[in-house]
Formats: sequence, C-alpha cells, structure tokens
Amino acid sequence: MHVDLDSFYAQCEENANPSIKGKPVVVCVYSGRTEESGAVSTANYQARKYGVRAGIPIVRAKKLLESVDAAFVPMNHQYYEEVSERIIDTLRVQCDTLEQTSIDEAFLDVTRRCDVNFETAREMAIEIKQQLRTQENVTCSIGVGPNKVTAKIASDQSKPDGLVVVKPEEVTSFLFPLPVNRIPGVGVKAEEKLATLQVATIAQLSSLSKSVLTETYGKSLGSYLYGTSRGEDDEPVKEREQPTQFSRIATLKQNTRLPEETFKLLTELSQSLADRLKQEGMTCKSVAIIAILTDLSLHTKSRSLEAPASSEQMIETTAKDLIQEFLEANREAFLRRVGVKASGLSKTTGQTNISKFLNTSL
Ligand code: TTP
Ligand code: CA
Repeated sequence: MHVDLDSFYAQCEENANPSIKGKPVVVCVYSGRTEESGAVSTANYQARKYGVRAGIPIVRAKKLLESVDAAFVPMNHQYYEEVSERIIDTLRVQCDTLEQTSIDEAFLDVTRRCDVNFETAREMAIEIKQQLRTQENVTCSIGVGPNKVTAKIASDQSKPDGLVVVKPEEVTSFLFPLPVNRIPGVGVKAEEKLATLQVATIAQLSSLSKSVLTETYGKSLGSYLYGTSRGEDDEPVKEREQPTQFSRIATLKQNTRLPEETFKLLTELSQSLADRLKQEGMTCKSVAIIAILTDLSLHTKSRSLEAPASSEQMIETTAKDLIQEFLEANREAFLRRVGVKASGLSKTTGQTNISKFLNTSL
C-alpha cells in the first residue's frame, strides 16, 4: 500500500485555521528579501484549479488568484512534522512493515495482514482513510498493488481522496495506457529522451528491449525502467528508523484502564528505547506515550524533559506519569496497546557520518 496525504501542508493549515477552509489556500516560503518574494510550497486543490503549483513564485500565485478570496499562509514546518508523526504512528500499527519516504508518504507492507487478499487490503485502505479523517481531519490517497512501484503509481491516480487497487492480474492493463512520466523517477529529461525513441506510454516503453534501455540510460535506470514498465518490482518495504524519533509499541496481555497494569510493559519498552538511544549515541528532548484503545483509535501525550536525556529511568518515569494522566483525562478509555516514543533526538557526540553532515548543512 502507498499512502500519500493530499496537499499536505495546505490541509494542516486549513485545520489549524478553520476560517480559511473552503478558500484556495497557498502555503508560502517567504525568502524575506521583499514582502512577497518567495515560492509556493504547496496549494490546496481549489487553488490548483487556478494553476497554482508548488515551486512557482508567490507573486505569480497572487496574480493567478487575484479575482478570488484566497488565503496565503506562511509555512510552519514544525507543525506539519507533528501532524505527520501522529499520522505515521497511526499507519504503523496498521501494517506488517512501514517505510516512510517523506513527511507525507509511506509504503505499508500489508501482505500478512490481508493474507494476500486484495479485497481485504481494499477494506483496510478504506478503514485507514476513515481513521485519518476522524483523527486528523485529513484526506489521503492510497494505492494498493502487488509491489511498491505499482502501489505508488496507483496512489497518484485518483488524487485527491483516492483509492485505487491494482490486483496482480490487472497490473499491465493498469500501467500500459499511462504516460511514462507516471513512473517514479522519470522526469522531464528522461521523458524527452524516451520521446525520441517514439515512447510516450508505459506500453510503448515495455516494447523496448533491455539492452536498448540499458544502453540509453545505463545499467541501473535502464533495468529499472525495463522492470517497471512490466509492473515488475521486488523491492521490499523496509523500515527506515526516523533519525528524529524512536518508538516502541506492544499489545497488553489484556485490555485495561488501570495504569498499574501497563507498568511492566512500559518498563520493557522504555528499556528497549533507552538501549536504542545509547546504541545510537543519542539523547531525546521529549518523551511521549502512545495509547491505542479498544476501538483502535490512537492517542499520544508527550512531555518535554528538563534536559535532553537517554536514561531508562527518565523515560520510564515520564511514560508512567503520562499514562496515568492520560487515563485520568480520558475516563472512557480502555487500553489495548501502549507505546513509548522518544523524540527531539540529537547526537551526544559530533557528526559521525558524512551524508548526515551534508544533509544538515545544506
Ligand atoms: P507532495 O506530496 O509532493 O504534495 P502535496 O501533499 O502538497 O500534494 P499532493 O496532493 O499532490 O500529494 O509534497 C508534500 C509536501 O511537501 C507538500 O504539502 C509541501 C511540501 N513540498 C514543498 O514544500 N515543495 C515542493 O516543491 C513540493 C513538491 C512539496
Ligand atoms: Ca502528498
């Protein structure tokens, strides 16, 4: 399954500021040079109808929307990160493995969960869409397929608020009519080059031999295009531990609303988290508990620590406090699963790897 939130930053802004709901919304990255200089980060679907797109200058977006009552809001990345974290936590418990690929996209391996039944997977996707709507008031688009590339292309196919399920026997009939630029990684350059080979659709791409493709695009991209055009992709969904947070979740022996009955599990989870932090040489700035109730709704409650820490005791004490507070505040809540999350991570030692250094300095 590939889950992609629709016009993500714009939906976050609409929820944070209901007065802009229903209007064209443009999320802006102001450069600060002049009052209006900067670029559009994203726009909601109402604004897109007027031609507003990510990357265009704010001044141009204002021109396109000059005849309508549109909202231009500055980007608030930290807030979107928080919403994203909660959504990813919700998705994580719905699948066998989750691979987050960006702030608003993830692959979910649901092979075992749905027992390789695509109708069950469809129902799971409907359930996820409903849950994100109830919990965060956001819509997403989901693609379901027998592999990652097909699922990713499918999620893009009926945006916004879409759901496209492609069964194994439907893969080629689904892919073949589509233009080649639907393949992830095929940008304007690759598309132009393919046009010179009279290739515009994925069906036409699939008629090229592997040797022609590898000669034209090199071994790596050539083989990728060859496989993808046939709907072949065997890349596994791989968990990518987010460097900004670690979490551990487990199911309680029995559903409960007694804090004491969660303590043993919270101790184990805190220990495992503390071990992970030490292994990575990291500390966390805040600790959160994740509470999944008997109706499978997910709730989190977090607390900032006085100073960054990695000790098991600090995590454990905070988690136990938080679960007590949560149960006191939610009188109806019955816990099914509990989790502990450490976020605001930072290295206690200096940078250890060059790619991280490049990422943070650019
Ligand atoms: P996308 O998933 O590419 O776009 P989106 O979620 O806004 O819209 P869609 O419904 O088409 O999926 O990117 C996710 C977020 O990343 C987006 O909300 C804003 C941000 N972003 C930028 O800041 N600049 C960009 O150029 C792009 C493409 C995205
Ligand atoms: Ca998106």
